Amino acid sequence: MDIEKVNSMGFGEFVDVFGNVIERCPLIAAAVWSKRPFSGLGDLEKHFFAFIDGLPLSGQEGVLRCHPELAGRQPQCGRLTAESQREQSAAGLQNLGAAERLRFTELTAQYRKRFGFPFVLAVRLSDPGAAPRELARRLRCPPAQELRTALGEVKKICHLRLADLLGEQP
Ligand code: 2AL
Repeated sequence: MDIEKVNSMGFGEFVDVFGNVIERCPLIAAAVWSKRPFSGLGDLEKHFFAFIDGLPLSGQEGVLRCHPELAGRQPQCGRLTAESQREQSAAGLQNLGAAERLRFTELTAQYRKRFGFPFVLAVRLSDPGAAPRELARRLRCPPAQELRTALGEVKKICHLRLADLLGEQP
């Protein structure tokens, strides 16, 4: 899909197509539609990022809380969005052995308890096996720094999803 097609979209179509580029946050696509026309992928994503940056702390934490746990129970319950399912299976997280999964789940629970939101990582950009190491490292970071890191990962996921939709190289 090219940018002219994006610019020609009515509100409903735009939200249907871009509503999940920020996981389970269609409100952000609804707001970004007002900023059209867009000159290209970089311009489009700039508006998604600016919306997130402009949120109060509670809103930024809310965006993070809309993300599923990595390798969590949702895949087994069938509640992952299609995008998240694809990303997590490409990263091999759904194939963790029982002991690795247990350890990873323990660490994600510690992370959520410490920071109040789930661990978010753009898994398509990380090496296979890197997620557990990254989780252990970030668990020790100061909360304000970790919030910034996690929102940076949300933006990377958004960039990859937008590039997929526009048929561009990320
Ligand atoms: C995700 C997800 O759904 N896709 C991805 O790359 N990371 N979730 C997460 N908690 O990090």
